[in-house]
Amino acid sequence: MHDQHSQTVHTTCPYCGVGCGVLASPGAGGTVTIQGDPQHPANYGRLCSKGAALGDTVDLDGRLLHPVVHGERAAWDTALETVAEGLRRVIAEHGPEAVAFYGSGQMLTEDYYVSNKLFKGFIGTPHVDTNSRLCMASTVVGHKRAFGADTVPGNYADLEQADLLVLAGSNLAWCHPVLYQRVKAAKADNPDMQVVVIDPRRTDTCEIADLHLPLAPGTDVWLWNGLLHHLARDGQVDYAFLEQHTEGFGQAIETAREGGSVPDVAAQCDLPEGDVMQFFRLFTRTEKTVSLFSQGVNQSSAGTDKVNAIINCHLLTGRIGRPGMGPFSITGQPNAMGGREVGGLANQLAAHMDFAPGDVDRVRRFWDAPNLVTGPGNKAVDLFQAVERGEIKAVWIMATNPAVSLPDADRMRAALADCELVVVSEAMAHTDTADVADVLLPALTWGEKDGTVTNSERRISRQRPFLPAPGEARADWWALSQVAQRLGFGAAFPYTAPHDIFDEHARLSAFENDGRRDFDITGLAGMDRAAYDAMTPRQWPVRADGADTPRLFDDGRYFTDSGRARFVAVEPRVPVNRPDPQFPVVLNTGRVRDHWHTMTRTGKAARLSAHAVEPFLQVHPDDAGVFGLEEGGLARVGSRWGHFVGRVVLDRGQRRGNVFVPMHWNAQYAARGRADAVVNPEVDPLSGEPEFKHTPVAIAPAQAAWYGFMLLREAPVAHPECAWWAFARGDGFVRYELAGNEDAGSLPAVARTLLGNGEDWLEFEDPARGSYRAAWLDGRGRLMGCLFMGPLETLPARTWLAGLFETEGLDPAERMALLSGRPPAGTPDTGRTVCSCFGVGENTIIDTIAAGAVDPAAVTAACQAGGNCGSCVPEVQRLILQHAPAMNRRSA
Ligand SMILES: Nc1nc2c(c(=O)[nH]1)N[C@H]1C(S)=C(S)[C@@H](COP(=O)(O)OP(=O)(O)OC[C@H]3O[C@@H](n4cnc5c(=O)[nH]c(N)nc54)[C@H](O)[C@@H]3O)O[C@H]1N2
Ligand SMILES: Nc1nc2c(c(=O)[nH]1)N[C@H]1C(S)=C(S)[C@@H](COP(=O)(O)OP(=O)(O)OC[C@H]3O[C@@H](n4cnc5c(=O)[nH]c(N)nc54)[C@H](O)[C@@H]3O)O[C@H]1N2
Ligand code: SF4
Ligand SMILES: [Mo]
Repeated sequence: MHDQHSQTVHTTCPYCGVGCGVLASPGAGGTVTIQGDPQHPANYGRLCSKGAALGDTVDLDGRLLHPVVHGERAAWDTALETVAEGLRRVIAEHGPEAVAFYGSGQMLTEDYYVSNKLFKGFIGTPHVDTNSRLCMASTVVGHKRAFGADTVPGNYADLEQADLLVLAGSNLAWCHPVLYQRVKAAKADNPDMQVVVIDPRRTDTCEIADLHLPLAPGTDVWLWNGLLHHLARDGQVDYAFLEQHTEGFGQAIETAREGGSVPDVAAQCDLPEGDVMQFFRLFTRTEKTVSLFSQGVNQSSAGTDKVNAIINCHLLTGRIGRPGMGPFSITGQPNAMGGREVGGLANQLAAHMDFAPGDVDRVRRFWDAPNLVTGPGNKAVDLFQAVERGEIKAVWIMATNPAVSLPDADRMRAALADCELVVVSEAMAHTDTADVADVLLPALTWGEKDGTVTNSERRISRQRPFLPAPGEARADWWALSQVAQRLGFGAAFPYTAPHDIFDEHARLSAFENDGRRDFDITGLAGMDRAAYDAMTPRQWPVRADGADTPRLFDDGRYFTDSGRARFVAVEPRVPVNRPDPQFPVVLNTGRVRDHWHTMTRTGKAARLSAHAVEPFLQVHPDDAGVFGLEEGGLARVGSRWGHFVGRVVLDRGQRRGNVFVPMHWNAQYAARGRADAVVNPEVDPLSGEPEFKHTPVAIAPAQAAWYGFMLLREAPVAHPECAWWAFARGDGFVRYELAGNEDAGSLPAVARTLLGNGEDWLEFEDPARGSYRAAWLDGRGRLMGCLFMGPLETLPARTWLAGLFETEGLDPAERMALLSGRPPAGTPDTGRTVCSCFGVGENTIIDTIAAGAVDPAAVTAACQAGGNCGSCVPEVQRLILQHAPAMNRRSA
């Protein structure tokens, strides 16, 4: 949909599952202006830091712009023929089960539909899985067990209408920021609203928490079982609902009772009894309760049981299918839900049908697919282990970077490198996965691609192109259809545009449905290109009457055979891999505020790269003492599977015995910064979802002979060769954090290898302190680069030096100060960036607080921080708590 008289395009954010509407207006020279879409029901005009910075990520720097076959540029025709020929050969020699497809919740529904149809229906391999296995698979199984279908009952408005919002294993403030802002606003309007956060760490989400339960990792089932027991004993049971609409209560409550009462639960979860009691009381007395859950629940070897333990409590109280209440799975990726709709997971078929004989027969007839698989295939971790064993010999990977994001990632990357045929459809020329591909197919990405995505509340929105296809990049559905044709399946893949595919998908959802399957978009079938282009956000099911469905289960009918919702008896169990004397600490992994996954997009934006500039580990200060770690030093996190090196950040919000490492860094951005090299490959036995939040590790200082950093006006062709480095883009410069060891030579010698011999630089060595500094200017007096090396305490802050790249020439005072790394007297050092929208540094905010700004609104008024997307407000609040004179403090 294009606005009249302007170039503005209504589209959808490519990041998280909130699914915000975006207005994109392309301008001159490839620039794009981005705004929140005030009409979109997910965000009503709001955007978070990542959404707001989308315009900074659409340049073509680093893009894959033509096919590559065995490292050489190739024509599309050659590349497609290589893929088809390779698949034919593998199938002829080893059968179709030697072929696999691995997709992503960042594919559009149309791309996803075609991939699933081609591989499951025509090539005939069941080994079709997606990164959603790493993400929501436990919820899918949990929903099916409880509801008979993978149904999200409620919607975002429920979160605003709730009087109690329980956030279980969710860092909403950072991972679903716009929804968090909506909740925060609702809480401001409804002072009775209570928020409980269940998370081993104290995250920024706790800013709005009335109660934070920092439970021992992996103990959620004990807690929710304890709650079920408490609710039953306290008489908080909806008997009518229980009798008419549920089954299995007896067994579930019996199992829950075995966990004991509050003191036992508190002991198991390592929580204060009073806090557990407070949570149970709040839940007991609050009818309008929403329990929102995310990866602290899903990514666990007991993930599915955690999901059902939560749902059980809602079934017992009948708090489901009505406004302001219900269990709510928040999805991660923009199209995690769309992937589930088309059947992208190995244990689904299509359109919310699985492998029941009736479903198989129905899909076979609809697709006219002779080779349709009749049972489930390997789930992600199994799938890549089968690649390692040589059982799977050809794999096509699309819109995901498994060499970074799978657990036991070093081993999985090696398995891919050894695989006979690895096809990667990518937007970027270099990723850890693309670098081990045999064939690279250039894909359109956000801003160029055209189709639909479904957000966490079942809302289907259009992603519309507003930029031309760059180079030879083509849509993923097109590449899939081309290969289908070359394999002789052309008649089933006649698509000319996304609306053709969407129509087929809608018709399959309608096919012999008769209300038996929740996923039904009959009312969206039959759209021509114009209608599809004009489509506004729609909330499924959209049945034949054409109406949206904001809520399911309001009639008390479920998709199980009996029509009743099922309680599931869940036996609590500890993670399989437990800490031991050799690996005494639990590694928890997850996200930072401003980066998205493997950074292929957010890593391009200077303003998103300033909040967290390098791979790090967060530890409790007392643990740092135990393990000899120093704030700002480097540490090694090692497990039985691999190791990671990052910067030590002390954080009282961590549980003792836990360490947190972000999942984002990869070989393109750091040496040894891949969290998943360390993560154990244990999975939930039902969902196959990996245990990303719980790996026993050892932590120790990473001995470095010197630390350092280098700021360069232009990115070098290759990353530096030294023991440890991390790369980040800044405004007009790039930044390397560095560390090296003894045997690399003297500091000036190392500097020469880092800088090359071409430059004529100013340098200063202080052998007594073991430090070395260099800087060089161009003919116009502009700073071109600087390098600082030495012990940690000799290194200056980076902010002032970084700012010098914005000026067109240094003044004499700046030049004099250059090698000291400190601003000439009188120039403030603004500090680490906190507010990425306005580029406001920590020191500026602290000064503002010292000058009397004692609540976030006053800080915003004084220095803008927090005034746009609001993502940094929790951090501003924390700075207020730390720096405002105690008497003056006020909260948000
Ligand atoms: N900024 C940003 N936002 C994103 C993404 C991103 O990359 N960056 N990715 C998107 C995607 S795909 C996803 S899936 C979502 C994920 O969104 P979230 O699930 O909110 O994010 P995570 O940081 O993975 O993990 C959530 C929390 O689970 C906690 N946790 C760990 N172990 C346990 C446990 O045993 N029990 C409980 N109750 N909690 C535990 C962690 O401490 C962590 O704070 O974010 C989406 N949004
Ligand atoms: N340790 C740890 N590991 C985790 C997690 C965790 O919490 N901890 N979380 C897991 C979760 S929830 C998720 S969702 C995964 C995410 O992990 P991944 O899916 O591996 O990460 P992304 O960086 O999102 O990868 C998407 C890739 O697709 C490319 N791309 C972008 N647009 C397009 C397009 O239109 N077409 C094509 N063909 N390619 C495109 C991008 O350049 C990028 O390389 O990580 C999982 N791994
Ligand atoms: S909350 Fe942020 S990342 Fe998520 S969809 Fe909205 S703008 Fe995009
Ligand atoms: Mo995810």
